[in-house]
Amino acid sequence: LAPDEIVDLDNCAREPIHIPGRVQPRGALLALRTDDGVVTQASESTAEVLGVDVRDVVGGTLASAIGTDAATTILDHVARVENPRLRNPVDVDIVVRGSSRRFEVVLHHAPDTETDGRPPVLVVEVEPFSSPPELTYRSTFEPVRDALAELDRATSLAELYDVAVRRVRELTGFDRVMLYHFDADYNGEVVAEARRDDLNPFLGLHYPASDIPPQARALYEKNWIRLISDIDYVPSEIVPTDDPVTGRPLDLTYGNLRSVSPIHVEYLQNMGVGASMSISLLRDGRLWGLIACHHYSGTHAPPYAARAAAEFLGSTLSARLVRQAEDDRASAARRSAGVLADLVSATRDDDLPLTAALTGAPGLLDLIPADGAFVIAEGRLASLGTTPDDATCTALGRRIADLGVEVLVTHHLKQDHPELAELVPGSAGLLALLVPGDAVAVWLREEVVQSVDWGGDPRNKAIARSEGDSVRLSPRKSFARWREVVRDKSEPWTDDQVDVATSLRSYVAEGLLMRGRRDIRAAS
Ligand code: BLA
Repeated sequence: LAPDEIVDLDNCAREPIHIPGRVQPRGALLALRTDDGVVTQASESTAEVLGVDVRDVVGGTLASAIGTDAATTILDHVARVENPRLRNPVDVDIVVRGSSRRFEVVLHHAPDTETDGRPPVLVVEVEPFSSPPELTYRSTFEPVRDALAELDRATSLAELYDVAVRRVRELTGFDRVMLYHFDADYNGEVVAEARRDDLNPFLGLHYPASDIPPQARALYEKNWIRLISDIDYVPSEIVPTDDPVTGRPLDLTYGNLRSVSPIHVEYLQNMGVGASMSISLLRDGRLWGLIACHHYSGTHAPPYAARAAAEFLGSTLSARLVRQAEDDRASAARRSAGVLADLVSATRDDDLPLTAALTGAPGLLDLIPADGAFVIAEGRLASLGTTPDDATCTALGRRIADLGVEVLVTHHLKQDHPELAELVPGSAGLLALLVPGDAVAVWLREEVVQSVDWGGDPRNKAIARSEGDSVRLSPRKSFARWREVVRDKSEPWTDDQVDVATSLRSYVAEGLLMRGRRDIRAAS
């Protein structure tokens, strides 16, 4: 797609967002060859930001664009550091229209130029401070240090999320900071939030994977932060569009001023957002979630150092999340081993019917969380939580026995086993154990949509506009799409849950052998 081609819902995932040919005009971009220092491409925003016409910048030196002092500072810095991208920003003074102003300069080598054998292209992004620079020890280092200490003390995922959103809000001053977490299919949920008191909560809201298409997620795995400081900006063209040497548009994967997808801009406008920023959260190099920030009261451009501090918190949080998730998993595994041991010992009590042994305290729902569970064994039926009536349970048990599958696992019953789904229309997920000796144990889960802890009315999300046909993308439609995606599906059963169920099955089989065989069919 050329930058001018219309992007719509159908070709959204193919939009090459890393080569937009444009930047956001809060700053100016200059690309220079590092062998001779000649500026090969620049953004038209040099006129507004630096007071020089882009046609006078391209073909000249960096010094001719921003002055000798600033150029020398930047080029000396680049010569000193191994990877300029990891040593940003460089602060310089530049004389613009006769008066000196302070700028932050953010540097990196264009990625596709580092590998093809020629000197890399240096991308120089120059951003004026939108507010007086106050990047003191107090305003960045202290909050980060305190945040790290807090992250360190947190003992649960929920606490970690909460620290992260509060601290990022404190550092960057956005009206709303959310922790947005992906499920295995990249559908997302807002799992933590810090916001201005007068705003509607978004906590608990769900969005479909298509709101952040795959190429955007891939980009966010490489570049961990992005800022749209003014949602109503007019993009500034990069001149010329193609790098004269590569013949390709400048790769802005690591650019801070990269112009963003027009379809995403429309989405944010429909949400009433004036400025947006997001920080990647990664697990084993894959995008795990985002810290997503909104500003509603106009434009918002936190200085680079505050963004970098927030990004640093994000990467620390990423590492901490992995550890916490492992800790949580280990303690859940310990807990379920304990429950399993209790259940097994109950089944060894010959005076207790098997059904009672598995539905006492603890019972099947303590082993594996679900909306309901039931057991049929030795001619008896017992249930826990929300289950269909006894006759339906018995019929379901019989069909499961007919299938002959030892451990039946599905979170999409209607698709995988329509013949079972018709018996239990209220359930979308099923985990069933078929035990030799004709016993069945079944866990049932509701459809995700039914069980969502819905944070208020979905209409809360459409802040800005009413939705006529002219609005293609809106948060409300977005929720409707999410509902389509998860229709008839439950929370998936985790590998650990299936494993512990499989163990329980062997123990129960052993127990039944010890008790002597009885027939499930006697229950009917
Ligand atoms: C990007 N979509 C994004 C981003 C977010 C969301 C956080 C990252 C960019 C940013 O920081 O603003 C989605 N933002 C959300 C969600 C919430 C939020 C879910 O605040 C919830 C509170 N988007 C669509 C559809 C398409 C689409 C249908 O809804 C395409 C068909 C595209 N989203 C899209 C694209 C990007 C994007 C292309 C990349 C923008 C870029 O970086 O250039």
